[in-house]
Amino acid sequence: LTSSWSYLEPGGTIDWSSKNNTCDETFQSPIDIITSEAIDKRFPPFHMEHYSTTADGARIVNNGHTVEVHLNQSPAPTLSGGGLDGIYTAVQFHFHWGSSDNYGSEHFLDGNSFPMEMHIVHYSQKYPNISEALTKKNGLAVLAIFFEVTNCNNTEFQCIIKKLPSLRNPGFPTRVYCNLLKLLPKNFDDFFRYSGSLTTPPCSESVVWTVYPKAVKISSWQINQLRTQLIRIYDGDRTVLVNNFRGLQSRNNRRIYKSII
Ligand code: SG7
Ligand code: ZN
Repeated sequence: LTSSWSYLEPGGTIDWSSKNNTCDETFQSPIDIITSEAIDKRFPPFHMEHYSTTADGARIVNNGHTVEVHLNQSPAPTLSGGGLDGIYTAVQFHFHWGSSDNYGSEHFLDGNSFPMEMHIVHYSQKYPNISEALTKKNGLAVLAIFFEVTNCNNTEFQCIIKKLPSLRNPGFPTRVYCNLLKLLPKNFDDFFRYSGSLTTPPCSESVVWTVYPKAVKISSWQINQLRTQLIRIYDGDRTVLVNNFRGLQSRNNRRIYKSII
């Protein structure tokens, strides 16, 4: 499995802009969300459909950058409300994590990072597919969920952990059964909202970001499974897949909204 970019490039994720011009632009993600600077705005509640159905067509894969679950099931899970324009189809979800509990998330909250962040990627039904949607403003909607580490296993997260032994090498997708709704924080109508980009090349500025302030708990055993069981290959070297997060980007006068019901 080859890729044109890596978290291991000598200049780190900053080097991405030398090959992808968009990664240098002004509405990039992730950012540090400063609660006191966010504008209060009451968005309508989210509406999620088919998020909890057992994902019959779903496949999990180590893509060399993250562990990713593709939701090929029908009916497809969809997202609407929450201030989004129209209906968005969920395509996949994936994770970003660190090598210790002190870092790993992409977004920050008031200067603090979390050990892990999950992204659920959706594209607008206005467009025929995700590749076209990612070239359009608001073409994508990503839900970002922070994780924090405790002593208790998160039973909903076991669907991912159970599959890790078969995901050691990049490639080789396998079936997976997760309940997406139960992986979300309990109150998913409290969130931050801003316009940004994909956090990996091509860094397209097409994403409506929803960031939940309330972290979901997983155990330190579970996050350590993620930190030790997956391999990535860069420049011929095989290393464990950790620290797959992009550095913070400038806010550049963008408005950050806070929707607290
Ligand atoms: C991960 O993050 C992958 C990518 C994803 C990218 O590396 O999950 O997904 C695929 C299919 O390669 O890119 C277009 C897309 O979803 C960036 O997504 S993110 O901004 O949510 N981190
Ligand atoms: Zn992501």
